[in-house]
Amino acid sequence: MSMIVRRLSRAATAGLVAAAALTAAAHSAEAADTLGSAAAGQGRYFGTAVAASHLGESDYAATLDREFSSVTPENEMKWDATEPSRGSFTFTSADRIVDHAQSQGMDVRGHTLVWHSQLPSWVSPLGAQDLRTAMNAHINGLMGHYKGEIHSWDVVNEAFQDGGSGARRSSPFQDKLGDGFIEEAFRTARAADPAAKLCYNDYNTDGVNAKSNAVYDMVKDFKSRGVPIDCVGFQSHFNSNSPVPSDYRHNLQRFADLGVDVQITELDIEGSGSAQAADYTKVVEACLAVSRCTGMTVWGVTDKYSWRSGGTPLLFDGDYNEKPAYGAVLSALGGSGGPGDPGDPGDPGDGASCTAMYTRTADWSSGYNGQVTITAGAEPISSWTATVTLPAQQSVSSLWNGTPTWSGNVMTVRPSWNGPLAAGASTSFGFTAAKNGSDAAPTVGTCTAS
Ligand code: G2I
Repeated sequence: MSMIVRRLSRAATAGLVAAAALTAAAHSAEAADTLGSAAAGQGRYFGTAVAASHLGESDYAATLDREFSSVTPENEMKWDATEPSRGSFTFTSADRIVDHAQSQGMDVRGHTLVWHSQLPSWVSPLGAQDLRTAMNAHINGLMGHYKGEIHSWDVVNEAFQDGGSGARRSSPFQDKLGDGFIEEAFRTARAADPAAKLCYNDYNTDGVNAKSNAVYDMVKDFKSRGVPIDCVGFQSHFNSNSPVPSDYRHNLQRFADLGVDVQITELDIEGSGSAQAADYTKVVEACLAVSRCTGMTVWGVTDKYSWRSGGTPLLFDGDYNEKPAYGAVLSALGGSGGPGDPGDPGDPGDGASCTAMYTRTADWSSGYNGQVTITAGAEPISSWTATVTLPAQQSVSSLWNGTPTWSGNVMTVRPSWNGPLAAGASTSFGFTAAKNGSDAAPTVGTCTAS
């Protein structure tokens, strides 16, 4: 089944999903003082890693749905989970997360396509040519399934060695395909989903050091040769042995200056109380100081399910209480305690508005491409919804940079990755329609924002 068919058919059966999305939009318009809405006020997303197995826990889901605007499947999109035997893909757990996120109007980060860890056992024994084929098929399988639904993909993860050498890490890909495997993965990824931002993601690259220098040199080389790369992910797993570096902001900025976005992708900081809160503040302030730092993701909702649970590194404790670090992050984002106090007329969400404008961008005898540009009003918005009514004969075969649900010939479109907009900023979604005998233009209804 093609991706488009999957999206549209899922949307067609998703009355419940649409209802949930409306509830979520209404909810977030009232509650501006959450991590996601405060970050949206800064034109950023605020995400978390999510495990499909916890979505049935009501406190987990309630905290997730209330606070976050983006999710990263913690393990469910990894190679061992999605292609356990060659050529047979399983998306059940990852789909649960993506469906949940979309029903709540959240964006999704894809993690991760090519990584030395969590590889199924069939990959390592392959010879070079076979491994290259398998790597590209894996990228195409994942990105094809989620085409148009993922705002950023970690295309290659952790390909550099730790320590002082700046060398590549030994892995089946590195050892058999050589340095060129990373570039090949990015080229394959660009072709598979041209709308997704393509990231290189790593840890211990948060400050300036031999490892981050090596990644920097690679990104610089990619940009100079036109290898498609859009973003660099800084995992940002911190503790007393690996504290928030004093040159964190400077390091993010130097990557941004190469012409890529930067994202904080797996943030957690072991500790507690005000010391942990202060460290979180440093990280958020660093991201906000770099205009190309487009968002932050913490590596889990609650301390009790963290990969480092003993270090209590997250924003909510095991009972889903907000920790001091939570208040510090919210305040640094301009939420409660800062300019975004409840009732402040300047709060993001309070006066949220948007406009939608339609243009036909391509035309041929049997069809056309339409584009709808969404522009935020005088306040930043965290999400938007636009309706497009098609002439009865026409049908839409594909849609990009948006997530449609259908009612008859009325298409309601919500963001796929492009929900948050700064005041006055624009994004657009596009679609291909078959005319089926009618060349009339569709009608775009009101745009609503939260
Ligand atoms: O190690 C922390 C992160 C470092 N960067 C890449 C991330 O993908 C990585 O995430 C962690 C997950 O948080 C863990 O949940 O990756 C680990 C594996 O490398 C994940 O742990 C694994 C356990 O090792 C497995 O035993 C378990 O079956 O989680 C699996 C699923 O629960």
